[in-house]
Amino acid sequence: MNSIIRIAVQKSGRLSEDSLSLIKECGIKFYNGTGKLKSASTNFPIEFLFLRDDDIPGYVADGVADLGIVGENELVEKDKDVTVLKKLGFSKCRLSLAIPKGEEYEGVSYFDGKSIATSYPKILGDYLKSQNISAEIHEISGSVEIAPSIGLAQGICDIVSSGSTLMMNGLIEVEQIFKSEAVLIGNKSLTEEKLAIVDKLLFRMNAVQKGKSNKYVLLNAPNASLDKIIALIPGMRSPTILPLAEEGWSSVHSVLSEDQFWENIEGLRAAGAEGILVVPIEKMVI
Ligand code: PRT
Ligand code: ZN
Repeated sequence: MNSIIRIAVQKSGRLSEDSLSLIKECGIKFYNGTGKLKSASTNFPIEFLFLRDDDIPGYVADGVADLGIVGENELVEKDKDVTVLKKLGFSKCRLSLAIPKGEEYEGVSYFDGKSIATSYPKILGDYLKSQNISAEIHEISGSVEIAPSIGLAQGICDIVSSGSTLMMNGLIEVEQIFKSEAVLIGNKSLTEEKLAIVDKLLFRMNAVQKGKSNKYVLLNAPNASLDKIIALIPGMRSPTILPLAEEGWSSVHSVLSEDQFWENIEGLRAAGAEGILVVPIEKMVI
């Protein structure tokens, strides 16, 4: 029988769009009409389960799904025995402790003997233990940021991204206790056949991810500066050099990470490079 793998993705929320675009960028076609709970790809041996993110670690650990895409915060909080196959680089956020603005804060001992509202009692509990702090944890499932103003708790421990929710609720972030991004997780006892499909998927995801973090650079340079320019943008094996119609000039094509490009731009210009084009790469297989 031909194997098929099953991946659990968030049905709707902050992880959904990026999870599904990543899968589409891997060339995997599927239909996900609104309200659908399950769908199968038409061109890759994979089936999708659309779930609440809270349930994804458990479904993967139990083998109902072979793979899942979930935030590290949810994964660690649920404490399920799964393998992290890949960090996906999206839905980045942090879990932080925050207190009402204006309170005097001199360190984490502030929380000793106080009450903290959170949806992440395990991560918070582990953190407080590691800091030798004894605080009362109030577990609530949503709108954590209003807990201090309604008198439920003196501080909160919640996900922060831009910080505007804290600001709007008169809170300030005092400790970052956990950093999170979306990860691809896998069941720990997949069959050889399923593992072979997972490898194919990972190969595609790596190619998409590499493509995103790298750029194709084209520039014109006087032949006399080619050595300097090649040293600045060495590319995958070496850059492509093509003669321009104008005598004494060449076109240089290379690939480099976007960060590297900005670091080297001054050097390239000083070496006489001009007409510099930076083009996105869709996929990159090394
Ligand atoms: O319905 P379901 O249970 O599937 O979804 P959910 O409501 O539990 O989760 P969802 O979709 O809100 O978030 C899914 C995952 O996205 C989280 O588990 C995190 O890994 C990640 N993520 C990234 C975030 C944020 N950024 C984020 N900003 N999750 C939540 N927030 C919330 C936070 O709780 C707070 O209310 O946004 C607010 C803070 O944002 P800022 O920008 O104002 O700081
Ligand atoms: Zn959730």
